[in-house]
Amino acid sequence: MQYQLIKIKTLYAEEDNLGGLSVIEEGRDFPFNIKRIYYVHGTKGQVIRGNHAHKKLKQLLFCPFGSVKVCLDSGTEKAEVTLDTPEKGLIIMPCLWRSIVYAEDNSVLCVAASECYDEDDYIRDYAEFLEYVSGR
Ligand code: T46
Repeated sequence: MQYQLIKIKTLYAEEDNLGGLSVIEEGRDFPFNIKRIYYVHGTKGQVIRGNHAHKKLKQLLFCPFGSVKVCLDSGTEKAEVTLDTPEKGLIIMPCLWRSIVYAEDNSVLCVAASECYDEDDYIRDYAEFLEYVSGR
């Protein structure tokens, strides 16, 4: 299945209370150029979003606050990845059905995407998704 969990480089300050700084660089940490950044925030715990696939879009997901569970489905295989620290990133390649469980109140999901928003790239019906991937 075409996804990859990556470790995001994070530097922690030596002094207490100064926290950490996490950094992701195009051309080094993931295999596409970024055309768009968006983030989902303010959700209640256990809310489920997503429930769609993309035909061409590649994305890097990370969760700087809270915890999200990303459920992936290729049509033949399933996988689950939990993003619960700012140090985890998830690269998702095209043609994977995804559902995202926002596990805690106010979890934030940030996404760096390879393309600008295009509703025609979405497959929002699961039966249509299965037909699409079986015909590839
Ligand atoms: C994904 C998961 C992780 C826009 O107008 N521009 C945008 O860039 C985006 C991402 C969405 N929208 C509109 C489309 C809908 O009317 O915002 C509304 C909510 O989008 P959606 O229901 O697709 O949101 P999620 O959280 O289900 O899915 C989003 C992304 O759409 C999707 O690509 O992989 O986050």
